[in-house]
Amino acid sequence: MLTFFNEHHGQHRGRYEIFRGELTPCFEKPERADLVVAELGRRGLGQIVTPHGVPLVSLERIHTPRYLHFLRSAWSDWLALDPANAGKDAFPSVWPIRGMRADIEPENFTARMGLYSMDSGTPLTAGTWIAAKTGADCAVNAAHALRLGERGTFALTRPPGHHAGADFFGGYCFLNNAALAAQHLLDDGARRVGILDIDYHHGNGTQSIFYARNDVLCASIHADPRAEYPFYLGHADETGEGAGAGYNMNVPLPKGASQAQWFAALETACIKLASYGPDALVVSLGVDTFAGDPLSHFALQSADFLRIGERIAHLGLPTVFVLEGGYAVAEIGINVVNVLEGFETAA
Ligand code: SP5
Ligand code: ZN
Repeated sequence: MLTFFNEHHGQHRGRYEIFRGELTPCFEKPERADLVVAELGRRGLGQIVTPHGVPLVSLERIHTPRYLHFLRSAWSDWLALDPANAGKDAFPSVWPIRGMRADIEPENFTARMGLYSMDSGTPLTAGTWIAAKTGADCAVNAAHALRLGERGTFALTRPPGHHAGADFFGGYCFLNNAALAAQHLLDDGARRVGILDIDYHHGNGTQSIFYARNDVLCASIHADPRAEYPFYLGHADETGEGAGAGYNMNVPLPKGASQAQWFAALETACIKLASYGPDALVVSLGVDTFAGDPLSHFALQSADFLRIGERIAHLGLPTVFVLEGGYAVAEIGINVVNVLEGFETAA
């Protein structure tokens, strides 16, 4: 499988995240992508290539210019507050909640951080922009490669993307790689694109980007947001709005759901996607559904990831896989590559 690898990903290296009032080591760390690369090499699963840089207008197909401008200059703005900030990650601490103004961009840096974010769990670092931008390059290149006849491609990126919306970051995500891939497929001539999000967490950013559209159908299997991040989106009654009514499907599962429950949900999502008749598929591939994941509470075993890849292959669609979460670092390579191998074997 042709893999696009973001070699600048390692420049996004959070020093810490905030958890229950303490600074704790980041779960989302560079080793994650490096171990997936190593496992791809070990199994000989195809070529790993560097993406071409895409123009910023490609990112503007999904993200607002105002947000992209903020993200690109955030680190230098942070340093401008105090040169000593070079030794610290930047975090938001104030947000425009209901009833406040989000239409006027404040001058204050922390206030802008809050305007463009959904949580305080996502460190912004010196290398965040370059890592996120080259990650987006991977996603767009992986989508484009389908036009050149590839059956399946893989955007091996970090930071992940599915929590990022048109104009906000959060959940370790800055640019929505899956949404950028889907949009690129449409811009390349696809009439309809399906997105299957199998990360443990609901892909709130992806859902919100496409919620009123019928040219992209989003189907997501995730832990019930009543109990798990991102908490405020991902319920079963969110089925789309306006022209997008009927084109969003959420299959929330209880925290602690069994393997059988998870695979039944996969079947439900695949049937919905197949009935939509898409020309191509984007998979938000999080492997934090693994039983050993330190953040999550599903029960999948490494061998299950082979079955996931096989089931996706049976949809018979040109498919772009985009890496999302997965924090059991020792097993992340095996679990991710199992999905890809299952797909390749069955495709
Ligand atoms: C892409 C992705 O998977 N993002 C996940 C973001 C989750 N953010 C919330 C982290 C909460 C930390 N909980 C620590 C529990 C340790 N037992
Ligand atoms: Zn996740």
